[in-house]
Amino acid sequence: MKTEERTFVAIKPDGVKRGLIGKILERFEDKGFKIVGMKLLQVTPELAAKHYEEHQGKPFYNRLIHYITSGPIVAMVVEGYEAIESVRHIVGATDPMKADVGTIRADFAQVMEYNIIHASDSPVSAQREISLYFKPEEIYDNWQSMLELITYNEERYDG
Ligand code: 3AN
Repeated sequence: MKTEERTFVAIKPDGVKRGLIGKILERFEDKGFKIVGMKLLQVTPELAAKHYEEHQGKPFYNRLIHYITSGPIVAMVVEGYEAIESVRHIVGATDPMKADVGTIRADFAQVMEYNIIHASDSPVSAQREISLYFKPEEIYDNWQSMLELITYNEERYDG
């Protein structure tokens, strides 16, 4: 059975600076995902260190922290069926050179150091990252997406 999940997505500073917020959001909306949390924010060095704690000590760590704090990001909580894996699929491989054509990273990015977008890679990271960036009261799921409304009406009126 397919399960509904929430995942954390961030349009990184290069995506914001290049004016790609709309184009990136469009991919998730087109897919039918429900955006239940969204904000523009400046990542502090402290928040960056928490977010990327698994990469501490790696050769690219300092560059990674510098990159993610180099301007505002758009942070989102995206909800949908098997959202964690499905969003990763739309985002594409970490290295844009290896990402499948049609994915966000293949279509908009050239190199791994500026790969434009982040998405949680497992249920554990999704939960950890959502709570790093969002307070529970900043998540709004008490509304029906068009898809949910249609399903609801069909079940209610068409049997
Ligand atoms: P993803 O973002 O696809 O989940 P992670 O979590 O392995 O990939 O890496 C986090 C970020 O660290 C990547 N988005 C990328 O910006 C950077 N990164 C990862 N591996 C490398 C690498 N070998 N060289 C340079 N940057 C890297």
